[in-house]
Amino acid sequence: MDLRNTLSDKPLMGLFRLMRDYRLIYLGATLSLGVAAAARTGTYLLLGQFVDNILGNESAAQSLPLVALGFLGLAVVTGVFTFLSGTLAARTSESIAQRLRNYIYDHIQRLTFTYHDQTKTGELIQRSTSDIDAVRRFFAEQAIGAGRIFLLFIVNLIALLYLNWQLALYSIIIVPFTILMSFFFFQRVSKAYEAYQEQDAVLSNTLQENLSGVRVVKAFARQAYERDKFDVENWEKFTRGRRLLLMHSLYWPISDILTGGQMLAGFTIGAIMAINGEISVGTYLSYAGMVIWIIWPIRNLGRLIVQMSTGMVSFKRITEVIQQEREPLDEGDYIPGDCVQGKFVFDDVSFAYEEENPVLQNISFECEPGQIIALIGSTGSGKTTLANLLPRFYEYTDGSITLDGVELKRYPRNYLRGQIGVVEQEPFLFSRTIRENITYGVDRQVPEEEVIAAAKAAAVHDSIVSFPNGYDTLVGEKGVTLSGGQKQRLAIARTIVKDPRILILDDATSSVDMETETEIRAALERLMENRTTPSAQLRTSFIIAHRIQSVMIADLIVVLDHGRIVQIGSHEELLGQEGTYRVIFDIQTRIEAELEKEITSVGQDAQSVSTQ
Ligand code: DGT
Ligand code: MG
Repeated sequence: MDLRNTLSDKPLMGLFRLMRDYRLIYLGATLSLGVAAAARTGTYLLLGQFVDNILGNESAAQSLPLVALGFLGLAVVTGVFTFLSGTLAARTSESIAQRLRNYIYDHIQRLTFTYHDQTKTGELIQRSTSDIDAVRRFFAEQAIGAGRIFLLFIVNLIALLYLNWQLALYSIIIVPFTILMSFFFFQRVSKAYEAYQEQDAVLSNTLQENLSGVRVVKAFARQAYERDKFDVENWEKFTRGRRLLLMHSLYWPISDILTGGQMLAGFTIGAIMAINGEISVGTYLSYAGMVIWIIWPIRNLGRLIVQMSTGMVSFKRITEVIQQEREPLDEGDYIPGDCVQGKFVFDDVSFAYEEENPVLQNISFECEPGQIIALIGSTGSGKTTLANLLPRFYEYTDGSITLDGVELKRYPRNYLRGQIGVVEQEPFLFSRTIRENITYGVDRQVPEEEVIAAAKAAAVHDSIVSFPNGYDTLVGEKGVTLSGGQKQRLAIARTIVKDPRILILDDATSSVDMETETEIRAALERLMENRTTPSAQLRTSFIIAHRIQSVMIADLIVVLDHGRIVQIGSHEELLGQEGTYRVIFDIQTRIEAELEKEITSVGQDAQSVSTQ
C-alpha cells in the first residue's frame, strides 16, 4: 500500500486512514474494553442487589455462594478483556508505527537532491523518530482511550439510568463544561506542542551538525562558542517545554475541580435521596461505585482531547515529508536494447539550483564514445554541477543533452545511474566492512578475486591487507579511520566493481599523490582492456581535476569559468592558445620545476654532507 495516497491534510482523517488493515483489530480492542467496562459495572449492580436483597435476608442465604461466584466471574471477565484490549491496541499501534517508520525511511531516500539540499538532517531525523512515536502513542493510548471513554460512559450511563434516572442526569451535568474547556486547551496545547517539536528539531540539528563537524570545532577551538550556541537553543526548548507543561498543569487542576465538585454533588444528592428513602442503600452503593466510572471518562475525555493534539501535530509534520514529491526513478520512455554507447552532445545547456542564479550557462560540446573528457576550472566554476546533470541528479533547465542521440530526459533515472559510475568529490563510506563498501553498488555476489582486483586497481589493496582484519575491517567509528586518499581509493574500487559504461571521476584523485594517480590510471586502463565482451568496455569518461597532469591525457578538455565554457580543445590545442588553460599550465609547471630544483638541491646537500 502506498501510504502517500491515503494521507490527508486533515490530521484526524489521515490518522483514520492510516489505520487501514488494522481497523478490525482496533474494533476488537475497543469491544473488549466495552465488555470489561460492562463487567465492572455489573459488579456494582451485583453489589447493590447483594446489599438490598441478600444481606440480612436469611431466606436468601443459600444464594450466597452464587453471588460470590458472580463477583469472581465478573472480576475474571474484567481482567481478561482489559488484557485483551491492551494487547490488541499495542499490536495496532506498533504495527502502524512500524509501517510508518519503514515508509518514511524509504521515502526520504527517494526524495530529490534539491529537497535534501534544502532540508536539515536533524529535521528529518526528528520527524522519523519522535514524531512517529507521538503518532504511535496516539494509537496506543489516545485512539483506544477514546473508545474506552465512550464505552465506559455509555455502559455506566445506561446502568445509572436503570438505577435512577434523576441521579443519572445529575451525574452528567458537567459534560458540556468539560468539553468546552478541553477545546479551549486543545488549541493552545497544539500550538505549544508544535513550537516545542520545532525547537526540538533545531536542537537535534545543532547536535547532529556539531557531531559531524567535531573536528572543525576542535581545530578552531570553538567549543565554548558551540556550547553557548547549543545553550541558547536548549534554553529556547526549555521555555517552550515549560509553556507546554504549563498548559497541561493548568488544565488538570481546573478539570479536577470540576469533576471533583461533580462527584461530591453526586454523592451528596445520592445520600440525601437514600436518607429520604427515595433510593435503597444497595442502590446508593451501586451508584457510588458507578459514578466514579462515569466521572472518570468525562475527566479523561478532556485529557484525551488535549493529548490528541500532540499526535495530530506530529502526524501533520510527518505528512509534510511524505507529501514531498519523490524523484521518479522509472520515469522515461527510452531504454536501449544493449548498453549505452556514450556519445554525449551538449547543446546550449543552462542550469540553476535556484531560479535567477544560473550556475551553468550556454554549455555546448560533444564527445564520441570511448573518449576522455576533462573538466577543469577554478573552484566554484560548475564542474561538479555539470557532472551531476549526467546521471540526472538534477535536471538541466535549458538546452539539451543527448546520449547516443536520445534526449537525456527520456532515459529513466534508474537505468542511467546503472550505466554511470560516479566517484564523488567527497566520497562517503558506510560504517560497514571494507568488503561491503567495495561491493556496495551491486546486487550480485562478488567473488573475492574481483574485490581484490578492484582494490589493486585502485591502489588500495596494500593498505587494506595491512589492517588487522584485512577486507573485513570495519570502516568508521568502530573500526579504522581512513585517510582522505584511502577513502578516495576505496570509492574508486567501489566504482570499478560496479563496472559502469560511463565513468565520472570528480576530483577523485585529488588526495592521491601524482605517482599513485598514474598507477591508478594505468590500472584502470588495463582493466578496461582486459574485458572480454565488447559491450563491457568503458565508453566515455569524465575526469574533473585541478592538476594539468591529470587532464592532459584527455581527448577533449573543457575549461569552465563562472559556469561558462571559456576554452575547449585538446591539450596541444589549448597550449597553443592564449587563455586560462595556458595560465594554469604555466603556473603549475613553474611550481613543479621550482619544487624539483629544491628537491635536487636538498638531495645534493645531503649527498655532500654524507661524503664529508
Ligand atoms: P570545486 O569542486 O570546488 O572545484 O568547484 P566546482 O567547479 O565543482 O563547483 P560546483 O559545481 O560544485 O559549484 C558551482 C556553483 O554552484 C557554486 O557557486 C556553488 C553552487 N552550488 C553547488 N552545489 C549547490 C547546491 O546544491 N545548491 C545551490 N543552491 N548551489 C550549489
Ligand atoms: Mg566540485
